[in-house]
Amino acid sequence: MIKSAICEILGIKYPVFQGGMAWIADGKLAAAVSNGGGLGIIAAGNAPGEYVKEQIKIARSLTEKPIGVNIMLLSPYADDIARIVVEEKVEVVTTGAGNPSQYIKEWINAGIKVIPVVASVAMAKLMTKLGASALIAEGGESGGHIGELTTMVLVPQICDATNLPVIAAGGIADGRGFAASFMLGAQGVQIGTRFLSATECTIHPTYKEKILKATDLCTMVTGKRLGHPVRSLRTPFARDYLKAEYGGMPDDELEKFATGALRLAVKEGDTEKGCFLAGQIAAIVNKEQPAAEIIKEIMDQAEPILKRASEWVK
Ligand code: TUI
Repeated sequence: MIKSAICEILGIKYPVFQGGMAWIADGKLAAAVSNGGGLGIIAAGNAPGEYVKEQIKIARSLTEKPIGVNIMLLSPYADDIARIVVEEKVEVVTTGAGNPSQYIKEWINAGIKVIPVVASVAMAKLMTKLGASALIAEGGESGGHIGELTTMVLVPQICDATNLPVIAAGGIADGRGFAASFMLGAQGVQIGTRFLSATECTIHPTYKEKILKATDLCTMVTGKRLGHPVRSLRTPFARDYLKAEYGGMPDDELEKFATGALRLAVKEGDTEKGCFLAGQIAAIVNKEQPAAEIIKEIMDQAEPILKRASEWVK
């Protein structure tokens, strides 16, 4: 049995978070992950407060275990959702794509555990000072909006910068990635791409199929010019976007070009105009199975790997 401080802090069985994937991580997926012993997280993404409230309600109807909400700080609804998580007494809030400083006090006063994604050492130090319960160190192998550094490089530096438990994210989809994260000093992992293949994940079947068929070089990064690099599958949309980005399309037109593309991938499975966010580890995701089975399989793989690690020491 692998246990770490984060299990005690959050009252979860396994130190496994499900990534807060916009439009994807809904109440049903989050509940399945929490019921499987991990921490299920509802993604607010760019959705309005009503959507998030509804998803919390769905999750609560399916599980009694703790759940989290991920607030994407670039969202125009971030302020609303920051208030809703307090009203709904969500156990955990994770944040992404920005600095959540202005909200932290209110969340802590409401008894919410705050676990921000940090993409730099400076942000890790600030979040530690402001009272975060743990930090997520998310490397650029992740799908979606990414920072500069890789998981391998970021995790040990964040561990050195804080006394809080660190959750490694980016490029982790099996027991090997879990064990490697712990070797780097992490006390938990956050997994996104692998949960796209969960039975309870209701993305369009075309999206799921693309993940199951993905190979090593299937992802690419777009959006660097606008300062929001995003990793997705190499599809017609991603190629066209990259061409427009480096072909001199004005910023406002480029933003418009991407509007609605995530939704088109998730809901319609639109292979031409959809933006299929995925991490580099998609290549090793090759079967659909219930979320609880995914978590159990990862833990069962990690345990003997971590035990064997001591055999290297002579
Ligand atoms: O947030 C994510 N991944 C995402 S968000 C998303 S939706 C989106 N919509 C429009 C534009 C961009 C994305 C899809 N995927 N991951 C967490 C994450 N947070 N990665 C990097 C960061 C981050 C970056 C900068 C966290 C903090 C930060 O601080 C900057 C500052 O303000 O100092």
